[in-house]
Amino acid sequence: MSNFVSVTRDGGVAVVIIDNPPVNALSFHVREPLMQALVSLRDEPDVAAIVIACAGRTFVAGADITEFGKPVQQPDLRAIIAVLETIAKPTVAAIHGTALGGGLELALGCHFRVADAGARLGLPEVKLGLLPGGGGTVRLPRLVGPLKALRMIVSGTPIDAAEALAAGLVDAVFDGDLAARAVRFASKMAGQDGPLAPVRDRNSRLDPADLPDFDRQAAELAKKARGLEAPIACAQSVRNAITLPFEAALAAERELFVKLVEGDQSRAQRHLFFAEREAAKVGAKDIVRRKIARVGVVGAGTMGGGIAMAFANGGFPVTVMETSREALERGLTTIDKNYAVSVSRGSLSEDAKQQRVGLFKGSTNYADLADCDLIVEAVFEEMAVKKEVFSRLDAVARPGAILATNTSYLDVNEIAASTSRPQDVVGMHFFSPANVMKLLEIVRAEKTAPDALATIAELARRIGKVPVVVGVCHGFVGNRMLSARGAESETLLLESATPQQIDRVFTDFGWPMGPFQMGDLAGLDIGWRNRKARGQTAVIADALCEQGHFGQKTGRGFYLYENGSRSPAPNPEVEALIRDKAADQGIAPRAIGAKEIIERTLYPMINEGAKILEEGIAARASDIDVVWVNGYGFPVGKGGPMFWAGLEGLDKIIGRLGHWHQRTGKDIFRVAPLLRQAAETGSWEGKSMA
Ligand code: 3H9
Repeated sequence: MSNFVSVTRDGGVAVVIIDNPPVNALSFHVREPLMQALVSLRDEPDVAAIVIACAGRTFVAGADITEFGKPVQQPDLRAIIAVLETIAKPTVAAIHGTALGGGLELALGCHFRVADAGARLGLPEVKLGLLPGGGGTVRLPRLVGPLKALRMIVSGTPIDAAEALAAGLVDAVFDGDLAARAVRFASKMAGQDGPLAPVRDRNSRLDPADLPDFDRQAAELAKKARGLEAPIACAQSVRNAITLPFEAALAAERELFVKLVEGDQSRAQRHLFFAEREAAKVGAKDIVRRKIARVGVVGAGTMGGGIAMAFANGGFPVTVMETSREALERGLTTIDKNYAVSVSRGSLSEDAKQQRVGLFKGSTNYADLADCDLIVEAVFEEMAVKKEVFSRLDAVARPGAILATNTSYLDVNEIAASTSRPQDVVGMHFFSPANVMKLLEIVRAEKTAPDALATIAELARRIGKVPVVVGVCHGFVGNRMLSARGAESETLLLESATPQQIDRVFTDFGWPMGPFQMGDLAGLDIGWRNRKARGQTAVIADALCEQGHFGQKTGRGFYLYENGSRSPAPNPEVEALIRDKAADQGIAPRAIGAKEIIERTLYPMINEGAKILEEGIAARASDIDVVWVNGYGFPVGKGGPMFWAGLEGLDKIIGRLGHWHQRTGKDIFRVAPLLRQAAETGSWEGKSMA
């Protein structure tokens, strides 16, 4: 009947099959024939029951995200579900793969849901800055109870089939042969007496007595929302399911959905959804990727250990190499401890821990890396040390093995040139803690072979990382822009802003923490070492480091951390230090507002982003956004720095950069030509990778 929706018959059971690759999204071209099929099957006397199933790798993974922000073409999902609920014969959703968002909402419109044992079900709309807009917030609580619905909808995290069965979301789980068993299930239901209750009429789990508990949990979740509107709207809408009649709650859900879908936060999050997928497409489809079976990691310190764990978590056997037995033991013990913490928190089972620990092999001998297909170097950040390691790797690695450096700043071309096989050398810049942080900057050096690059990008996704390819320059995309962001921080202090004031501007903006809290957390000595190597100074931070105050790890930095506390308290000594240094430099105190702090920290960062695009260090503005959201905590609701720049207004940014350039003469405020061009054309693009 359509290329996207077909109907087959199995006795009295009609099976409606949706076939809209790759993820069976509910695009208009699916909704129209789906509606027609349901209306006609509803009225066909020979049809005793209806199964809705999907072809391909998954059940419906949601509404078609590309349609958001455009006029809705009818029938919309809500109309389809409304028709489903008028059907007096059993309707059954047969779920395999993932039933997400509008997909799960469609299934909630059926009388029954059966799932393959490997299926996952969830309402992830919150991750797109939305709430489920097809009745999910009012139907899910009717099946699983409001508290579970609240957690599922506010987190957006899907649950597996077993949990869905236990929660009452699905009625049966089948291990294999889903299509046939769903038909048998439907046929059995058709044979049963008694009226069928649509989910909308099942009110037994909605008890106003649960409201205090609900409100407590919703308030907890709201605290974590950090300025995002969607989690709050999700909680409100689930609450409506308890307090309002079905139709009124549904109408309220619609109203909230429309407001969010038209808002900047959801636009930003949808931008990121597609940006991440675009960034991960590296190399032509027909490039043959190299086979990676075993990974080697040189260095078992914090970075090396985290990188090794990231690979083991992805199921790869890992050889960890250190120069001494003691360093190796220390590294492996830390890894073991980290896994033990996950077990004690309940995020990892003891079995899974054992499995992962079993993937590690320790060595103090380079020769043991000979069977590795990828070797990642994570040693001290110094060119001479890196070159030494790479020449040793060159001597032992098998032909075709990929040699990667985890450098965060250094010239990967120079590192590659210290080997006889620069085509196999690439940068893999992980972010600390490497087993947790999702970003992976993949540094393409001049001679890196396309298949090596494509292999690493594919591998990154297999270990749950978000890859972005970047070119060679000091600090690549992320750290280079971080330097631009931080350049004015010290000057702002000297001009009498306090660390807590600046940090507060950042957290109000939506960052998880401000630059001074972040410096204290990471260790002020890291930046200090880096500055010394480059002959640079930062008057306040240097003074703190000279006194041995490195931040959290020493109990003192820009803030005080008393008795091992991790929460920063204002440090009066720092305030005195700032006053003294300002007086030394003859800087008079003056009031500094939030607007100025943003202009002098975030605008230079956008400017640097434009320079990075100009130079071809990043291929697209959206890649820069992916870097900043996944590696540095740029607020997702603002879509990354380059997307946010559009919201803020490029003309305004250019004007203020010009103002600060005139006042300070500093290079970070010199407006990049590409920024001007983007303001004129309304787009960042038009630049390809150098
Ligand atoms: C919603 O449902 C709102 C309703 O409540 C209200 C309605 C009124 N639409 O991720 P992959 C594309 S909101 C359009 O690489 P995987 C994706 O861009 C939606 N396109 O595959 C990519 O395209 P390309 C709620 C979509 O196997 C290709 O499919 N649902 C959609 O790693 C493959 O994607 C969600 O938020 C979509 N809904 O992961 C689920 N989904 O090849 C979003 C994917 O051109 N989707 N594409 O780059 C996912 O989480 C993952 O795609 C999924 C598969 C887990 C399904």
